[in-house]
Amino acid sequence: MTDIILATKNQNKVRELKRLFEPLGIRVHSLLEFETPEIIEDGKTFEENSLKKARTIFNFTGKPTIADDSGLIVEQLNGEPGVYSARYAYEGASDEENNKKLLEKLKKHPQPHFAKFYCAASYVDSNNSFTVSGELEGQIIETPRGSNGFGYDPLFLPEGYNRTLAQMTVEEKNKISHRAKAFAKLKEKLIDELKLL
Ligand code: ITT
Repeated sequence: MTDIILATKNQNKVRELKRLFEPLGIRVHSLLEFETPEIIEDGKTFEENSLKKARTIFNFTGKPTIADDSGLIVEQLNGEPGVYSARYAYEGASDEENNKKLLEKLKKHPQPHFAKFYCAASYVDSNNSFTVSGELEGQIIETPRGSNGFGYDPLFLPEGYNRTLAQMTVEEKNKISHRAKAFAKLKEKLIDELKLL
């Protein structure tokens, strides 16, 4: 295998996957490079959505494809925002609007607000199809801190740290993140079990 498509337009994800796969001599392409059909993320689980993205883009390009779907799961909110993380306030909402809605909802709950980031990552080619996952546990704080990262990072304090994900460098976040863990598992599976790399 020399080329992999990552089914996303999110630059953060592309950079992360390139760092893992390019040392193995594999070129990572993303949906920023070509026109593809729009994918509606209407699954009830992260797994369903990530597999749908990977399968759709594999069917379209014929090249081995990786996709992921990720989000925040808050215990006191029965798992919200979950698969709706990107559009929690409304379809097309900004990160700030989603963060504001999250804090509004948490107002009636006492601290600590335990939460985790979850990522499902899928791989599809003509013979194989599988999904793995990664998690990062922590809690939601009531005042945003830091300006790095994206999404809910300014409100998320990983367990064992006194800085939010938005106060960490990309390198620090990539050592502990849900997505980094899922991508690392996916890579191991391609190497050890499927002998594809
Ligand atoms: P693609 O679907 O194109 O891959 P996306 O940015 O929409 O890109 P997801 O559907 O996987 O990515 O992410 C859903 C939302 O979950 C995202 O918009 C954030 O609000 C939140 N999220 C996921 N990972 C996060 C992280 O590492 N830090 C902060 N928020 C995150």
